Amino acid sequence: MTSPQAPQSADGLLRPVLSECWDSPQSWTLATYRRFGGYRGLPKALAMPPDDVIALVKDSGLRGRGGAGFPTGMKWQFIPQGDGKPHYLVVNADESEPGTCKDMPLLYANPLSLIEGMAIAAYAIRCSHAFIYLRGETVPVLRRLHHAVQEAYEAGYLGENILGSGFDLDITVHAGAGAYICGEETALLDSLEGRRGQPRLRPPFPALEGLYACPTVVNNVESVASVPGILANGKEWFRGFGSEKSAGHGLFSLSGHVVRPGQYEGGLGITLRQLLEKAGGIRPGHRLKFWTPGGSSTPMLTEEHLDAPLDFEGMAGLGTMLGTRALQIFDETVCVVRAVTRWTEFYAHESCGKCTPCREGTYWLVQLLRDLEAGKGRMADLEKLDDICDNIFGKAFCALGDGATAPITSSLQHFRDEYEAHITGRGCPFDPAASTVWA
Ligand code: L3W
Repeated sequence: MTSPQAPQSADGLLRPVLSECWDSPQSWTLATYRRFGGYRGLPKALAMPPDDVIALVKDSGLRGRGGAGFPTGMKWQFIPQGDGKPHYLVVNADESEPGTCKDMPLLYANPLSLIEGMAIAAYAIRCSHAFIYLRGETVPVLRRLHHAVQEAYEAGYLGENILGSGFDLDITVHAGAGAYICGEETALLDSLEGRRGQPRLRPPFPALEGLYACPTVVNNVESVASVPGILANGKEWFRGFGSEKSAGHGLFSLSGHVVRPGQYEGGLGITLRQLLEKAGGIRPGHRLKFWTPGGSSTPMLTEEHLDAPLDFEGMAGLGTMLGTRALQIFDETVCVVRAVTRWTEFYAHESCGKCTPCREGTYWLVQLLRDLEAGKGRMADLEKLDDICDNIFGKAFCALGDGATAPITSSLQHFRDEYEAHITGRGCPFDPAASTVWA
């Protein structure tokens, strides 16, 4: 969690920090959190001027852990000061990108790292009321969060005059109703205000006009939970993990055809090969075919990218994104057309309908893909897929549209022959029973 040992483990980049206490009994309680070094950061922050806290987080190199990698300290710095308006901190805990499963385990096992981080962030941006927008289906996580907030109030870490500093903070936990679009920051704000969650036009960014049209920071769970460690141990400690432009530790979620799926924590810049070594490799007798670096919205990669550094630059250099470090692993038994069809059905279902390229485009993509998968496609359909993606990418109202095109364009790039085999062979050449993922 926040222990001050040297960051590098014996075997290199892997070392649990936020996940250090996960296997301890009652890991979610304040007593355990303190035992693992919790609540050493907040008193340090409260003894500093708020702008110095922002500068420290900026210098630490922490970048948003929700997908886009925007520098966290810079985002805090955008909040205008002396504007006479209330400022808000909103934590995006609406985790729902396909394959992404890091924020919910973090909140379930170690919710106080977020609560402490929120107090530090709120102090830095001069906010006295913060919100957690949680994916509503995760009722056990909701219960843990309520428990953690209550414990923090009782111990004087929330409420009025926190630790005698004169700083006040209330936290409201809000459970959303399960729409992927509400993970988009402006749709989330609309939903939190009681409206139907649909993205707003940006600019203005939430930093200037967010919740109730007031300056608002929207941060991902893991970003905020990483802050106490930076305050407690310093920016150099944090920079000791990760690579030069992608500092710090991160949770990597491995799922699919891997022997030991789960969350693995380490410095950004680790490779999939290193992670697979820890995770027992691909299931016996099989080999890696394709994988996503950060959920299905990030263009897929193949076996030849096993040694690419999993950091923001490394992934951008390959034309993809680090995203949420949701590493979905598929072996050679999986039909890529089938996988892409399933993902596209998800996007079509979750499209909010506000803009035409996404609403109509995802619908037509699904029709084409279903035909291709069933062996009823034609070669011209591959051009149509490309064309529709081209008409969505960069033209939709929010990132959902861009994300929906990622599996299609990247699979056409790497596995065009497999699409063609569905057309020439008039059916899927794969045995669905051979794969345990897409049954
Ligand atoms: C003030 C400016 N603020 C940017 C802020 C902006 C936002 C952050 C990043 O999409 C991606 C998406 C998913 N003044 C600003 C400014 N900001 N310029 O910085 O902004 P942006 O637009 O780069 O990203 P985004 O629209 O927030 C996020 C991808 O991440 N993704 C992750 C999905 C994850 C989940 C989940 O389950 N947790 O849904 C995966 O790849 O596709 O491209 O705060 O306001 N001038």
